[in-house]
Amino acid sequence: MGVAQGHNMCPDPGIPDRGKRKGSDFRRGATVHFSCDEGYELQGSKSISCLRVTDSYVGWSDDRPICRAPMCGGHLKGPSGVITSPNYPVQYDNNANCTWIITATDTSKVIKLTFEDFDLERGYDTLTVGDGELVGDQKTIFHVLSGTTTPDLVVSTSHQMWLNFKTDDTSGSLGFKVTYEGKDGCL
Ligand SMILES: [Ca+2]
Repeated sequence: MGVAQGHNMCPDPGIPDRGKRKGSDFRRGATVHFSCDEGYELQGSKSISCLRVTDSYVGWSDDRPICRAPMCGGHLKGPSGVITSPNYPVQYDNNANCTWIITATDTSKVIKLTFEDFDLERGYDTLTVGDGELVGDQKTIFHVLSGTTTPDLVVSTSHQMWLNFKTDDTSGSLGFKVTYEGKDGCL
């Protein structure tokens, strides 16, 4: 239960970091809705209502939710989206090993990757980017990235691309945020 405040008005529930709130009526009976920015997952209640708690107080039906970067790795489908290191924009964990495979909506498309934010412990934590879906296959590797240096963009030759994020057992950093987009291949 949120903190009660008075007879018919709940306290301002605020706005989650990296998210939005719809609704600014905090009176008894009102409901507000939360959503997260693209690439973040909502944890908690999507909607909360200002309810009567006792005869003299009202309170929110739940706490404000939080928006967090999705867990490590996954299979992603086009047409576009965002991939971030776990916990982003909070420091990533040690001993992480996350794999993402991106698949364009149709096989005639290629995947374009754009780096928006990138900061890994130089030399020890890496993001490897490769073509296709054979994760870790040496022949398909485009880049092994570390530190703060990134290519402007990476374009696959097929409708799939893989990313593997590995960290060692000490020292984290901010991590990364990349966006992907399915594009028409060579015409
Ligand atoms: Ca490290």
